[in-house]
Amino acid sequence: MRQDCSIPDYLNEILSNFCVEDVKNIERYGSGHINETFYVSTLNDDDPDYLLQRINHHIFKDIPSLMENIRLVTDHLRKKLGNIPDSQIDKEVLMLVTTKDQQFYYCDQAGNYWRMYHFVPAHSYDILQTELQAYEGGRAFGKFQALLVDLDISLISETIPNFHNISIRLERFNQVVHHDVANRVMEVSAEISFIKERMEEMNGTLSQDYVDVLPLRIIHNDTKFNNVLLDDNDHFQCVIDLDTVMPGYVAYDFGDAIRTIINTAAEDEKELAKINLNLPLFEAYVKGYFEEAKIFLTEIESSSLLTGVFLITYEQVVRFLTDYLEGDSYYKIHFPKHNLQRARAQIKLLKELECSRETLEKIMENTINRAAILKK
Ligand code: ADP
Ligand code: GN1
Ligand code: MG
Repeated sequence: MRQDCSIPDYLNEILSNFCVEDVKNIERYGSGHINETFYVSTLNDDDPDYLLQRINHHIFKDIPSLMENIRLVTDHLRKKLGNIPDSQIDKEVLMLVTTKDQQFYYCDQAGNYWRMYHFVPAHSYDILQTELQAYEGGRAFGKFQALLVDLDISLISETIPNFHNISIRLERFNQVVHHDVANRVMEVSAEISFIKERMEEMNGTLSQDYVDVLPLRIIHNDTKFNNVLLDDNDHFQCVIDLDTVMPGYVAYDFGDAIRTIINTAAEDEKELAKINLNLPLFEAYVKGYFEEAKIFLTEIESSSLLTGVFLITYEQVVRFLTDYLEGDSYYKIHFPKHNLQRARAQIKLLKELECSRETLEKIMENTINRAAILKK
C-alpha cells in the first residue's frame, strides 16, 4: 500500500550512505505497526527498486544483533535454496543492501538506524480473500521454519526477550493496571475483566506447560498474514519482517498466522459483528503448513499448535490493552482509541474461537490424518 505523504528532506542524505542506483522517488509504504517504511523507486528499469526502513530502536534495543540475525537467516535461506536461479532467490529471500562502508545498517547523527532491502514486487494482504492465499501462507511459513531447522540456534539473538512469554506479559499488564498512568482503567473495566477471567488458564501456557517437551526452534515470531508476500497468481513469494526471528515454539507462529487468517474482518475492526471465523481458510492454511512442516514437526509439536491460536490471540488482547493503558507508546496508532479498538476486536475474535474450539480441533485432526503426515 503506497501512501501520499510528504517525505522529510533528510531521507536523501540517508540514501546517499547506501550502495543504491539512481533514485527516482521515495514514498511512505505499508501498514506495519512498528517500523517506518519507504518505497524507493529507481530511474533505470533494469535496476531494482528498494525498501528503506527506519528500524524502531525504542522497541528493538540491540540493532546490530538484530541485523546480524537477519544476515544469518537470509544467508542460510539462500544457501538452502541454492538450486534455484539467483533472479528467483532474490524474490524469495529478503536481500539486504549494504552501506558504502559494507555495513548492513546505517546509524544517523540523531541515533536512528536505517536499513535497505531490494523491493520485492508482490502483494501483502491485511485480510485474506481466497483459500489459495491461506494455503500459500501456510506453505510459506511452514517452509520458512523447515529451512531454518538446521541453522545453529545458539547463533540467533533474542531481539525482544520473552516476546511471547504470556506470564511476563500478564505481570506487566497487572502493573500497568495498578499504576494507571494514562487514567484509562475506569473506561476499560469490561476488557480488564475479560483478561482476568482467563489469566489463570493462560498463565504459563506453552512456556511452562510444555517446557521440557517442545523443542525451541528458530521461528519468525510475527506471522501475521501481511508479513508474507504473494505473487500475482497468489503463490507465496517471500516471507518478510524478520526483526523478530528468534528462538520460540512453532505454535507461536501457527497461532499468530491463524489469528489473522481466520478472522473475517480487520485486526482493528470497529463493528464487532463483522468478526467471525472463516473455517475454510483455517483448513487451507493447516494443509499448506503441514505440507512443508511435516518433515521436521514432532507429534507433540503438532498437538501444541492449536493451543498457540488461543494463546496468541489472548496475548494480543493483553498487548493492545496494555499499550492503551500506558498511553499508546508501543504500536503506531492512527486515531486516539485505536489500541482499545484493536483490543476489543481481538476479544471478539477470541470469543469466536472459544465457541468453535471443538470444530477447530476436528479440522486440525482431519487435515493432519488425511495427509498421514506425522513424523514419529
Ligand atoms: P513492520 O515491522 O512495521 O511491520 P515490515 O518489515 O513488515 O515492517 O514492512 C512493512 C510493510 O512493507 C510490509 O507489510 C510490506 O507491505 C512492505 N515490505 C516490507 N519489506 C518489503 C520488501 N522487501 N519488498 C516489498 N515490500 C516490503
Ligand atoms: C506488530 O511489525 P508488525 O506490524 O508486523 C508486532 C507483532 C504484533 C502485530 C499486531 C515487533 O507486527 O508482534 O502481533 O504488530 N511486532 C512487534 O498487529 O511487536
Ligand atoms: Mg510487518
